Amino acid sequence: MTTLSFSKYHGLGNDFVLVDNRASEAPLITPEQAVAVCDRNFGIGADGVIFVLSAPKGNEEIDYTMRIYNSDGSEPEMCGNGIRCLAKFIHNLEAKDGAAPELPHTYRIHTLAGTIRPELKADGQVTVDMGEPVLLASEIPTTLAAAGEKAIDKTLQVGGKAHQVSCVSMGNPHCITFVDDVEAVPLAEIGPLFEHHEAFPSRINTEFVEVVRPDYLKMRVWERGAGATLACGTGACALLVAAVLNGKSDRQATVELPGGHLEIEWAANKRGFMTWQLAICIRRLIGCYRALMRAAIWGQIFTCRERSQRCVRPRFFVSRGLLFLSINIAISRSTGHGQLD
Ligand code: ZDP
Repeated sequence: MTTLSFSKYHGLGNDFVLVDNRASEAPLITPEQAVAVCDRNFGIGADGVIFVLSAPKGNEEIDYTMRIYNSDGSEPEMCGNGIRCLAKFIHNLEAKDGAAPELPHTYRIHTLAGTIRPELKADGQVTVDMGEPVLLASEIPTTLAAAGEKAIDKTLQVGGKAHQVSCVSMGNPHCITFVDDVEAVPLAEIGPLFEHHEAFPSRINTEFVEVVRPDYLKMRVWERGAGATLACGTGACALLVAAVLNGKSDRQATVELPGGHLEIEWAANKRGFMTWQLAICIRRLIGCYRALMRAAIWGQIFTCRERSQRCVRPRFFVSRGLLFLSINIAISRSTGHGQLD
């Protein structure tokens, strides 16, 4: 039996179990155990498990390594909301050790999609420079266009229907399709058909997007390896890129997700249009809100004692209710420890 100490964070309801894995080189739990941990009835309940590992030895350019397992045990390359949560988690861990840097501070995090630099700002914002979107079909990967071409506005047959789709990688693969009414999309029905479609050899995250205005987009997401989630940071960035390339939106827009709103900008680098950078800027908790959240959550920490591991799930309805009242709130947390079979 393994005892796992964890914290639970979420960004707009996209929730993760965070594990302090700095003392060892491999994740403390297996993908199979991560599936059990993510179970919303018999486990802690989460969209994924994120591990903070030390930087590779001798690499001075990196502060930490992030690994993540989706709730089905698969390992994605990148995770936009997850890395925001991770930055806060690291800062809290360092504060416990009395070694937290002053804000603003930028962490250099090694991921399977390269080095990502989340910045914790003094005013509380968490900004992530998401790097350049990848558009070449072979690199996404998708077979919807020839290897060296972009897969923008391509026709994909799903569930007996033709969908116009565009594909973008933000380190992890996304397929974006524009719809007239996002609420009418039968997500649980067609999401898995996109995810496992033969046009996507590494499977795919799928965003259904309604363009309300050029500066306001509404999306629902079916995530690879996690299903319907309340928010997806990489997905929100990918859909803005797709919307701009399809002439449907401004370069800066508000993206409404089921868990709240994100302000996304696809900005041109000062040197010109050669290098594109994407930033997600998230507003953060005001102090009084945080106090409320803590009070709501601290009473609900659970432990799993029995071998049969029937865990009592924290009652997140309370916190969710509060979150919906404050839709720009990005991250909150609870902590605890439990035993795994
Ligand atoms: O690429 C994938 O398999 C995703 N399920 C990873 C998680 C993405 C995430 N929701 C995000 O915000 O980017 C964490």
